[in-house]
Amino acid sequence: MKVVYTPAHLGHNPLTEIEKSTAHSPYEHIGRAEKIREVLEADSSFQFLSPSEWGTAPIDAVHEPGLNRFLTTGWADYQRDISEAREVVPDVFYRPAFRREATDAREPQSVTGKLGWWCFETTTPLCEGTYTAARGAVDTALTATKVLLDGDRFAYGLCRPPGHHATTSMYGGYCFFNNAAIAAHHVATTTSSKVVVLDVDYHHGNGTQEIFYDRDDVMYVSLHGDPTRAYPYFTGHADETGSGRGLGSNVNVPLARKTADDDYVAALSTAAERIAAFGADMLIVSLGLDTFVTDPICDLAITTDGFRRQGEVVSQLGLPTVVLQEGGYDVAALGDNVHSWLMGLSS
Ligand code: OKP
Ligand code: ZN
Repeated sequence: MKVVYTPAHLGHNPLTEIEKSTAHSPYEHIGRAEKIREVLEADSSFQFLSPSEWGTAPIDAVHEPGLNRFLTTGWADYQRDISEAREVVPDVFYRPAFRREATDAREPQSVTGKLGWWCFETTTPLCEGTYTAARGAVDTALTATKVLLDGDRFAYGLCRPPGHHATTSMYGGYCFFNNAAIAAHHVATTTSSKVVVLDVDYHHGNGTQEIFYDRDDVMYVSLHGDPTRAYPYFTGHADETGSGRGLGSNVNVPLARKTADDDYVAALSTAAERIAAFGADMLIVSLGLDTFVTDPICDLAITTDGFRRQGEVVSQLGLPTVVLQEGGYDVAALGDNVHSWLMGLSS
């Protein structure tokens, strides 16, 4: 199986995460991707390649172009206008409840205002190399997807930073651009085929859901911690099923605390039936390993062998499948868990 990786991710290297009313070292850090690289590199059944450059057009096709524009210069603008902060987070957030639609809301002029306009929470700092890293993750997703369009059945994109929380017009949740959504949109529009994004990260992919909510060419299927207790809290309920033409092509499966392998595999098999019925030509997996039993920020109970079984269930769909990295924060086990999932898929 081909693996797409770029060291560009090393530029996104924040030292603090503001979460639960404290500042601590980030769960989402460079060691995650390096651990995965190290484990996959040790197995000769994986061939590494570097992403090619895709430019900003595939990003602007999914996100509001202002998001890329802001992220291009946001960190540097802050250095010039506000302070020489190594990493930059908002201190005010735009919420529609500010206004009663008297006029159209508009992007603020000041960088402080822009931060609160484009970002939705505090755990996603901008550093000097964040933008280059985020572009590298998009290029990684698109290059891995191209491997499938060129004929391989499987590919893995080692995306970092992850993507599934980034919506049309917001970044946050460790995510800047929605790598999987950009890849899915690219395939759906350039090959007029039907695509499914299957999201097995612990957290609901609110961004991917929002981007495709009213579309019938891309289905979104997610298994995740129930939003009644789990981040991102505002999305991921089972009754969010899509709108307009997209009605029925959004599938949320909220899971109870401590859900373990057998129950997870059963839920995934049911989700796979929905995917088969949709008639997809390609599958994009948002792969999170934060459902792992000892993940430090989540509460499911999947084992390393459970990840192999997940890959097996997905393999049985018989679809060309590109796997894109999302979360997973037990770094000591992260490489083995990714390896196990990909072995289940490909053997
Ligand atoms: C990104 B991915 C909860 C804080 C959550 C952000 C989590 C982002 C997860 N106490 N902080 O889906 O793994
Ligand atoms: Zn996650």
